[in-house]
Amino acid sequence: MGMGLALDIGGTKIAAALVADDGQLSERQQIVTPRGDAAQLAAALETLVSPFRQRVDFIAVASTGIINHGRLTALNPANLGGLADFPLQECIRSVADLPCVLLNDGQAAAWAEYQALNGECDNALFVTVSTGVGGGIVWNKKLLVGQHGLAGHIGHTSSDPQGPLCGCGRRGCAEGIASGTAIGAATQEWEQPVNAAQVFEMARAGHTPAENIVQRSATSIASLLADMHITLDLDIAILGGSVGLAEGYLQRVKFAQRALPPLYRLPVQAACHRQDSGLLGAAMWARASL
Ligand code: ADP
Ligand code: BMX
Ligand code: ZN
Repeated sequence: MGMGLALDIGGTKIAAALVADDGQLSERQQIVTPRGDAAQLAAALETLVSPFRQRVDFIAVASTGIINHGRLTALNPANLGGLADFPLQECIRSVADLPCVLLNDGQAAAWAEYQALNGECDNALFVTVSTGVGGGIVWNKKLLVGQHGLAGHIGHTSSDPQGPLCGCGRRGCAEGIASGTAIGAATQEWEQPVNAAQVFEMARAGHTPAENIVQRSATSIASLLADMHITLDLDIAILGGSVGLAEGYLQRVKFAQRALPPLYRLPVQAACHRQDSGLLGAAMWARASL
């Protein structure tokens, strides 16, 4: 298949890189995701893709949102600044007329991380704690995409029926409690509201309210892992996203798991490809399907 260009479109950042046949990444770059405006998103994608169009044989896209028939439909439009619908495949095709394969970002990352387990197990869950909370399920060695691209949208399982209203329209979704956005939002009442990275820094410095916010997120993820495990009898969970990979977070999830009955404590580890799981997974998926 030759060289691929992989994109990973998240609610906060868009990454792009060349991916060789052997999975080697090069020329990785990253920009901030334009929010709320389809024309700006299209322009950003054009800027990223056009320099590569003569140099690659295919384009592989991992993207936030429900990816169905080449369109991106936001389950939680707030994660994209209110943008609810975007013709992703058409947009990329208009920049580069190349084979283009699209997948949800959590699904793509799950695929790359599962491959990295080298056949150790058959059933794995990937969870990204990032702008939102996303996921991907590999079940009996197969990636679950779903008939409408919905499979793995575990951030919208219920964490607290009395919790905040989620941008998807449901109350108390895990995403509204655990995501980086939710962590930042939890400081809104503070004299000086801060973002998720700052909440983590404050928590590490021993600031109790910050610690409580981070722990609340991690506890919600531990509960999510338990629900998924008891539903699917999984072998392992893999944690990614800037919050999921933040220093101390995995330990907090494990700490919360200790409060659960042993049967619910699904083994969990950090994504071995770190921030590149989505890029790599999309490229692998595209190679296999083209
Ligand atoms: P995307 O959602 O675009 O894939 P990220 O995985 O980087 O992007 O997740 C973005 C979220 O992670 C934001 O809410 C941001 O505030 C938060 N974040 C970024 N860096 C850190 C960090 N070092 N520690 C904790 N949270 C972070
Ligand atoms: C949201 C949803 C998922 C996505 C997840 C993580 C939208 C726009 N996105 O639950 O499709 O997988 O966020 O996305 O509805 P990220 O932006 O945090 O990487
Ligand atoms: Zn929701």
